[in-house]
Amino acid sequence: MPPTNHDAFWMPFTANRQFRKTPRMLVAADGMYYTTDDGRKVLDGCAGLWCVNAGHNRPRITQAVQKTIATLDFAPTFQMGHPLAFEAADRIAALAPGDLNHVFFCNSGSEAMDSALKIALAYHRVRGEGARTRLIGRERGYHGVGFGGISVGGLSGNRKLYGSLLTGVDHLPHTLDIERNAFTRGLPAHGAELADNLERIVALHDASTIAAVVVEPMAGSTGVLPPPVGYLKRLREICDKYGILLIFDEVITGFGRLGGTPFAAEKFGVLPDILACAKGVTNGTIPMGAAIARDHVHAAFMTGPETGIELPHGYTYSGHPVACAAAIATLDTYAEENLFERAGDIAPYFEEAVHALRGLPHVIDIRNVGLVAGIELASRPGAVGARAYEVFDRAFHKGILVRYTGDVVAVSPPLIIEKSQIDQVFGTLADIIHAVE
Ligand code: PXG
Ligand code: PLP
Repeated sequence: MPPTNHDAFWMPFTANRQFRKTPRMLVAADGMYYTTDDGRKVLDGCAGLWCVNAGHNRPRITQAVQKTIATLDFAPTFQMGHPLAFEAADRIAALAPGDLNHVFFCNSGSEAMDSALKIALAYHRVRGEGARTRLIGRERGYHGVGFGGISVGGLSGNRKLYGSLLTGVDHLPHTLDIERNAFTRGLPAHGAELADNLERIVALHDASTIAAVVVEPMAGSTGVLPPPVGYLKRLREICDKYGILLIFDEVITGFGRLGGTPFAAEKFGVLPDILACAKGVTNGTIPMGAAIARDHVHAAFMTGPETGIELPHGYTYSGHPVACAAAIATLDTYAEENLFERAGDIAPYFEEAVHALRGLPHVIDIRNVGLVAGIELASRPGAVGARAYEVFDRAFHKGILVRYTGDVVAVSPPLIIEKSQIDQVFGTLADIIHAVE
């Protein structure tokens, strides 16, 4: 019997009581479209939750999952191994830039970030610099919902209910500057100098106490903030000067989202010491995340007696066989269809389409890079988020799924999107933005 009330599922990041009054239900997905419980097709304008980069129901991935679950439903990876985990790690390492060669598996972006932060702290400790315990995040950063992630994260709504969080954390300023950069296409020209705030943080705490700096190369969840030209390079230089590790959280930016390259690190020409990824690694099909470390980070642990466990960290499902099979099939699908290149090729059309919304009522900024766009609306007095929620809800009923955060409407479609579908997404959004109060 279908459920008649929706009480038991305590929904994540959802207005639960509002939702129950008018549920938005998805029952199937294929290619670029969801199907709703009342049989409507909804164009997926946000790749599920920024994760279904190859589109839905891709046969190679589905078959790999089906085959593996019937062959090796689970295998431990603590002091045991199975071939799919080694193969998946090899494939991910080969895709990652530079000497990001060592893949630590987990099950989500939140766990990838907790893993990355723990590896950074432990790295300094095993090298005899155990005083380096501070972690530096950034205002408006989103790094998932674990205690590590919300501590370095910079969204007060995600932090304020949860006590004192990790100690010894500081934050860089965010890079949004609508006054100087409004309606920039691609990376904003102004703001590289904001990276110099890291010098001030170093002067305050002393470099000898700082373990790592962590940023999203493009801040996604907070409302699409592409990095100012030169900003990430400057962060890298300052980290190098003081022996601080640089962590990129590529949970959204990974796997072609920014067009042309697999990761933002390559696109922006800046190599982090640790890179966190998730989401697109399995095309959203099976939960998986990873923290990928460079050779020098990994090598620091491979000392001491060979019988010692080098990193006391791991999840029951680290390197789960079904997730590994999904990851391998996903990377095959991306490669066979040249999807990262395709995203880069279609990005100019996408950019043109989103910037056509400039001049509509309420639109105060439009930001984009690759196949990501954020349309920032003026907030209603005393009701931040209400206008964007209305746009999101109306769009769903008109057959387009988008995301909203605060008063930013975010679009990040599967990389297989066609031009006509781009027109449909932004045409529908234009009509709605015209119509909302
Ligand atoms: N880091 C970044 C940069 C993310 O965007 C996470 C970590 C956490 O991943 P998990 O798998 O633990 O959720 C994320 C996740 C949205 C939205 O629409 C964004 C995320 C998740 C859900 C919704 O803004 N990002
Ligand atoms: N809680 C208990 C009681 C456990 O035994 C375990 C794992 O064995 C965990 C939490 C952690 O679970 P996971 O490894 O799935 O993160």
